[in-house]
Amino acid sequence: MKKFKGIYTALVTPFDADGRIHAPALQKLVESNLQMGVNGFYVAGSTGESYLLSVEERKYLLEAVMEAVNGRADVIVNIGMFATEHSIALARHAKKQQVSAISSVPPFYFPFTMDEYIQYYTDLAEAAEIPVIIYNIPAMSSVTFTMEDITRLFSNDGIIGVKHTSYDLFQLQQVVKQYPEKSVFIGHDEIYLSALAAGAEAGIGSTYNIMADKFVKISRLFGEKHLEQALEVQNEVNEIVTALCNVGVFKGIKEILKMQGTDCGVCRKPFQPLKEEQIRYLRDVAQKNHIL
Ligand code: MN9
Repeated sequence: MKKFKGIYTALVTPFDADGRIHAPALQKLVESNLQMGVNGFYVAGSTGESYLLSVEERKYLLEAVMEAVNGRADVIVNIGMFATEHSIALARHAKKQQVSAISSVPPFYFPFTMDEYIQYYTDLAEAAEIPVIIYNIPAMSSVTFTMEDITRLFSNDGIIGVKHTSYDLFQLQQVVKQYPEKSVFIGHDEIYLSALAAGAEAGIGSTYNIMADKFVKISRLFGEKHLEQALEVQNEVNEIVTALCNVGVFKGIKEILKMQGTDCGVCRKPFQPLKEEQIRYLRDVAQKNHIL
């Protein structure tokens, strides 16, 4: 079983002026992230506006990413849908694309029982025949996996890890400690260094799109035990994350990407474009923290 380590950018989905997926911008984004030293990409997650894309677009997006990456890094894709059979269809498409692993948000909207969620992941692992990573994101999915639930899920060898997008560092530490063979990704960029201290060895993040080099640096400094310097970089990151949270994370990331020269358009409606004063505020924070 492969253990994933390092920095995985949760790619934004670039749109052109007509709102269609823009492959040239995607190529540029992939190149800039590879140059910053990332180990892979996470496609069609929250950052990728997956739940604002059609199924056809989700397939096309993955194909465009595979082409842009061209074997130079790992690709993990969120294939989560609402019905198991629909997720399995996307998982099979992903397998054909030769992704490194698939990932899934638990089906949301309807409150299913924990048995149903666990069966969902079991069905996925069996049908897809490709490593599965749980996408644990209680704030968006409203599903909270306890340690006991994770134990049940991880008893399946096909389920190889978890993307932990939660501020619960205690649970993260427990998962890492009890399952050293599984891949644990921290999904909140603002606690990246804290997660390394808790034992995590991988991260998937939205803000990596605009500053993956800072996370690569934190990881290196942590490895060298230069903790004060690592915290300085994390503090810079967190000023930027704070500003992004104030204006809307994904909208803000796309705006900063534009400032950096990679125009990925704006987030799809019902998201609204940022106002001029929000853009000025973002530019100031980005300049102050050296990402422009
Ligand atoms: O991919 C992202 N998760 C979500 C991970 O957006 C839900 C994070 O990178 C956050 O955007 C970031 C800000 O909270 O940590």
